[in-house]
Amino acid sequence: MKRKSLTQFLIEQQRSECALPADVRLLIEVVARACKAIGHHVGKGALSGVLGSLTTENVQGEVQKKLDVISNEILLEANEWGGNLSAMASEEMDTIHPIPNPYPRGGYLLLFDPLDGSSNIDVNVSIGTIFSVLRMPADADGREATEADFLQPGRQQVAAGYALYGPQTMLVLTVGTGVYGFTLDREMGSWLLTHERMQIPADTAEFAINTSNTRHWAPPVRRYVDECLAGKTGPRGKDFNMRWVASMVTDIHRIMTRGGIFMYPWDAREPGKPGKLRLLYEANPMSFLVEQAGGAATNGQQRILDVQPQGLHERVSVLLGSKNEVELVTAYHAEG
Ligand code: P6P
Repeated sequence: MKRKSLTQFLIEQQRSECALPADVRLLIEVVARACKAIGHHVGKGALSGVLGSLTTENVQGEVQKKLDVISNEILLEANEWGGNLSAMASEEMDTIHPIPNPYPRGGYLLLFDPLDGSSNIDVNVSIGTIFSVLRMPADADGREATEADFLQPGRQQVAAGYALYGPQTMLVLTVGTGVYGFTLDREMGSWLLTHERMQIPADTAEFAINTSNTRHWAPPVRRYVDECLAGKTGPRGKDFNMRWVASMVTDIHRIMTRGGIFMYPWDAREPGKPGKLRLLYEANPMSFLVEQAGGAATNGQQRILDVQPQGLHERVSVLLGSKNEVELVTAYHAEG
């Protein structure tokens, strides 16, 4: 069976009603090629001395893994020359990365978490790369990007996706016309379309949350999870299953594939922070994908894609996945 390549898919999106801009097509192909390189390093693991931590911390205050830094460098170098970007921002960098001379600047912004779930690197659990594409403001008129240009609500994204470095290496992508999954043919080095129009079932019996934080959750989350745990004997009238990989890309790919609800809510451990996950690099791209697959994504109060970012490294409470479950736990927040 001849499968469609990523390039053919993107060319067809360019010709279709979505009229994918050529600069976005190039951007996605370059990011996809960079993810192949990252996956290559991840796959070599201990054989190439890339495991383990550095002595440095990132802006999040997290000890950096060698692969965090390698992955970040790969994405920066791959995306500097194309002429389609004005700047980049990364979870691993304090400030934005303007396109350096002598390269021309373009009209798009690229944001990424170069290697999410990196606490799993050394124990050989699947990890991933998350990316998001925004337009420069219409009135930018070729000027250099500023941090403020990145502070757009997630509904402004023109594309988003993730690469998953697992038993298969996959690229899951949306350009606003549904969600498409590509599997890497490792012998040919080609991304081949294997999942057309991924859909998240509206109902589920599977929830994902780090239950070691139970005593720190707000009442609405505690109520929702307690009802899941009560199973058939409780108000939900059905038994639930629990999964927690502690690698967002992996947990969410499961949900994109068979449904479920993923929760990383606010908790009392750091009451001043709205949540652990980053709005611009994790929650927004994943929420765009989830909504494009028929799911829902809120922070307990509002649609994540409507949150107005106040800072580059802003965090957010995340409840996303099967629509009916997200709506229920969000309703519990409204009831207080
Ligand atoms: P915890 C990984 O560090 C990450 O940002 C997400 O990929 C993951 O969902 C979450 O943190 C895991 O957090 O507190 O369960 O280790």
